[in-house]
Amino acid sequence: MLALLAAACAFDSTGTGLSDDGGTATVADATDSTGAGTQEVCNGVDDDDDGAIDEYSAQNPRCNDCRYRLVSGGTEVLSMCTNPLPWPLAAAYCATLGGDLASIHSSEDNAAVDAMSTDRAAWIGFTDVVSEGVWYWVDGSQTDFTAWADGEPNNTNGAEHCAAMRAEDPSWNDLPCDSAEAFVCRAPL
Ligand code: 2F8
Ligand code: CA
Repeated sequence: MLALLAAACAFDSTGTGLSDDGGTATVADATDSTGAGTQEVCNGVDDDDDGAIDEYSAQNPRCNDCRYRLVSGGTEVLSMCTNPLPWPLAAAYCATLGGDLASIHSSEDNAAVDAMSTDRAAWIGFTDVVSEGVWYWVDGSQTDFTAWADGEPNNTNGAEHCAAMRAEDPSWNDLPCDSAEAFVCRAPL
């Protein structure tokens, strides 16, 4: 588990404590200051002292191989993480960011996830693993919105118990939970 989580967390590929951002952003953090009120940046350190490391970086939108987008009036962050993992490991990784696999409660939320999506499906925090056909959000929130694709969820081969946003459009499909996919986390900022 730890090795897989480390593999998903590519924040220090330069060996400097700073992220290789693919040339799209500059990480300016060079201070030792940490603690509540300090802004989290992409440096492998819990700058804001909230127990989550690099859960959001305004300076580097690709920290941890995740793309960030603020939602809920700037109080929560969605992270689209592009390093593919099976659903249970993706859920564990979201916990290291201080959140859960994302719940989606509106077409605005769904569009925000879609705006970060890549060319592969992305796990969301919706599952019927406990009881076939009884879908619930792993963060405990209410089921007040769904965006299943036509004909989904179809539980192909009786083995699809985890939901993902499809690569081709913002609709959802159920897939086998052990399939490695991108994933979306949701956490307080
Ligand atoms: O890979 C499993 C996946 O296969 C198809 O989508 C490519 C199924 N779609 C239809 O049958 C329309 C999915 O339901 C299935 O999860
Ligand atoms: Ca399916």
